[in-house]
Amino acid sequence: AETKAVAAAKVDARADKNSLKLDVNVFKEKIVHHLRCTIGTSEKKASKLAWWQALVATANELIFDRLTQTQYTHATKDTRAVHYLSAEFLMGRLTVNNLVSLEVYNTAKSALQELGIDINELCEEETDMALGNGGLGRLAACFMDSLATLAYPSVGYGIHYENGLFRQEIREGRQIERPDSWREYGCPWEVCRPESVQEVPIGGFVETQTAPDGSIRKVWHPEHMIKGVPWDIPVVGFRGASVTILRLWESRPTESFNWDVFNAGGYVDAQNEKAAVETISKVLYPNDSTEAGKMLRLTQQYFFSSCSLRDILRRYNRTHFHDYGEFAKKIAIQLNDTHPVIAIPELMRLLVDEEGISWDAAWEIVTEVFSYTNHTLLPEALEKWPVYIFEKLLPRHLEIIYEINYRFLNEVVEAKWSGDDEKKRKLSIIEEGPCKMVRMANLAVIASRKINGVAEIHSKLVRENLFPEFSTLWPDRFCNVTNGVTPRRWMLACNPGLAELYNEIAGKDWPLHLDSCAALRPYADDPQIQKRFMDIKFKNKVALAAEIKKLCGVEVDPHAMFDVQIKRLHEYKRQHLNLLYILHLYRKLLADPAMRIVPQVFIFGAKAAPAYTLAKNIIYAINVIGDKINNDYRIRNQLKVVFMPNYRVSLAEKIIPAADISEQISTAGYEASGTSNMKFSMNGALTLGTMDGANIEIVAEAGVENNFIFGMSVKDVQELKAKGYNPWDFYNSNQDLRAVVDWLDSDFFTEDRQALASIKHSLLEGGDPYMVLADFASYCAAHKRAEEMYADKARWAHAAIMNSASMGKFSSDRSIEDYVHNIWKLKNYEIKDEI
Ligand code: CR1
Repeated sequence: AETKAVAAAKVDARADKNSLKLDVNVFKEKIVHHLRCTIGTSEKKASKLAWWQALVATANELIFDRLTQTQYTHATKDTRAVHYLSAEFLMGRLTVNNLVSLEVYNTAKSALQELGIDINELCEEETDMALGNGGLGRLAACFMDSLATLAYPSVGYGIHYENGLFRQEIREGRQIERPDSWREYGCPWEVCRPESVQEVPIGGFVETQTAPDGSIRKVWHPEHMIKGVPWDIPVVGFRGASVTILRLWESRPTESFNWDVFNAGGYVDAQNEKAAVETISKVLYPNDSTEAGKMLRLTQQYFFSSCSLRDILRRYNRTHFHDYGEFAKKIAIQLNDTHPVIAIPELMRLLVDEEGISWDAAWEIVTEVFSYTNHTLLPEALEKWPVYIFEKLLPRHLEIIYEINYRFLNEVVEAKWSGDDEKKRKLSIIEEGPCKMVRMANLAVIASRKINGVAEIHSKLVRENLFPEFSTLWPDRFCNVTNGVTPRRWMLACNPGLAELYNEIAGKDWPLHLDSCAALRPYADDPQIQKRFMDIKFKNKVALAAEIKKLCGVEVDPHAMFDVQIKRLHEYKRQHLNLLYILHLYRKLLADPAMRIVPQVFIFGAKAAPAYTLAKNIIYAINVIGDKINNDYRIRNQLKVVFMPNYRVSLAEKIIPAADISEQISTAGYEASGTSNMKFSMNGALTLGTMDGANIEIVAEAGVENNFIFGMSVKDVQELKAKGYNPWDFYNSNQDLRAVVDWLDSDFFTEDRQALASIKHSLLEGGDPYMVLADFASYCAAHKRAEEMYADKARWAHAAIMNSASMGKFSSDRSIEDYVHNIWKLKNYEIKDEI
């Protein structure tokens, strides 16, 4: 039965069509109601966690109401929808974002305040949902936010990992990985949907049956069935525009399987099998931009792709009764990188083997519905699977892949390059060699309607360097969609001071129309606005300084220039270039004790893949060098270096609003886009970066003169490589560089000399694959320009404002509109209060 408060709230929520505002008293009553009746505790006894759960339960009332309305509208209109398949969704925390999107954040805050509770403390109770590694997973999360905000019919599909990306602890400077059991005590945002459980076959063999009429039928006899249990996480659009679902699959053993084994008396065996099947969704592979060639990973990919396709077919057939004539009109499927590409042969199999459709008709459907986004050019990230693994796990899929390949090579390639075996070898889905491999990227390109890169330059390199022959074959398939980030999370929710300024200058709709932030640009030289803008920044820096003190035990001065590099640890991202510059500064300060520089705090956050030894050594180097510098009284606190442990979405939300400098220093051509670069600019940091990925587009919007661009361009890198790059040339001809590189091979910083020396080794004997030494001098010069500008407060404020006010293009709403217009061809629908 509805309590009075609930009924009152409903009326209140609907009173104003454009908002779901509740009044403070009603909100208070609801929280207390949930505390008592949903959580089963009382105001006196409740822990912070319990209060947080009651707050979530209160928000969920509004969210599920809105979800029902959204689904009702979509069902009655029989809408076309996009299905975003991604092995990763890095959602982070949901509380602040959901409250802000429902426009009840301030109400909730006041209500809790009256109950004697600080909302910030409650929000800290939430564990990040870290079901992703880095940029790719966070992009998927921003896209969900935009899809819901723009009210496009959509579903996100992924894996319900029991353990997300590992929690990082730093012990004696070294990274230690700890399991991330994000939902150990339950996650109150998710709902289990037993009515939509799926069963997925795996393993076994394929039987070829010949009918009396001579026709051939393939019958797959799988070894196991895996149960896929869906968990739904509602994603709330801004101002409740719509509520979209993120559906994550958890693997379980099927009942029938257990039953048979139990009957045979094999209790222990049954438990073992159960563990094996549950392993599938147990843990996220912690590699970013590198592939882990593990059987379990292919199983994960197949498991969630198959569950998702079955779910899509089930929903389609509710209204189309196995008539697939309309399928491609109603369904678009986006493959987020190669991880879900196994969905291509799986849909062929479902249509041909299970639904009885002809190969040609099925292929027409498949090639209409799928599109593929490429996120990296790094060869080690382009997934390939040994044929023998396919034979074992997915024998029928392998046959289907062979058939797709046979037709492609003999019809398409032969028609274009008749008799050219070299072309066939290169374009084949199967890589020949001692261990035959299935190339997932080739399969993706052959079956997709559109293939996109994630920034202009990256899309160009996808066409020219990665898939030159495919783009000759099908030029119209290739396109670009530059990445974007949601301004709701990355400005409005994480930087309330700045949000308030934009409310005043650009009007309250700027989070929906980020272009309107350009209204601040005419004030870039207005001393009052400059002061206001920089005061907001300063306040954020004070807050971050407190966090640094708490997490690292290091005292930093918020007046110092905060120079930030936060991202996965990878050689191509060149955290070690940053480190060489820090050593260079330190060395200069030691050489000239009277020297005065702009005080600087270098802030790092990064996780390294557990098996990536050099990356872990770089983390260790940052920590031990930082420790030495931070405690060296001779440099009078002019330089501090901190490594913030366990970098994740919720930490980024604290760091980014406080940054002065955004380090985006990848070797040109390697960072497909980058997305933190956009978040930093929005929040008034200046980019110190190379002409790579989206940096190019960012500085085009914000002005090169308001950022610090350095280093080789993509063309320079290509030319130097062609000429033959020799790091020793740079080492030998630059004394400063030589000194800092040699410093790494000393016992000045640590007794574990080997760990630091391994960095030097990779830069010299290792050939410096990412050309750190080649860019060092130019990087130092860019830092010098940054220091000079920082000393000129008005000039700096101008640049910071110009950056923040020029990021309209980088709202993920714009990215989604690009996908919609160029690829998905969707319509959006206003969600009315109809039921
Ligand atoms: C890229 O490295 C990009 C994100 C999102 C990453 C990064 O530059 O911003 O994707 N790629 O598009 C990746 O993780 C597996 O590849």
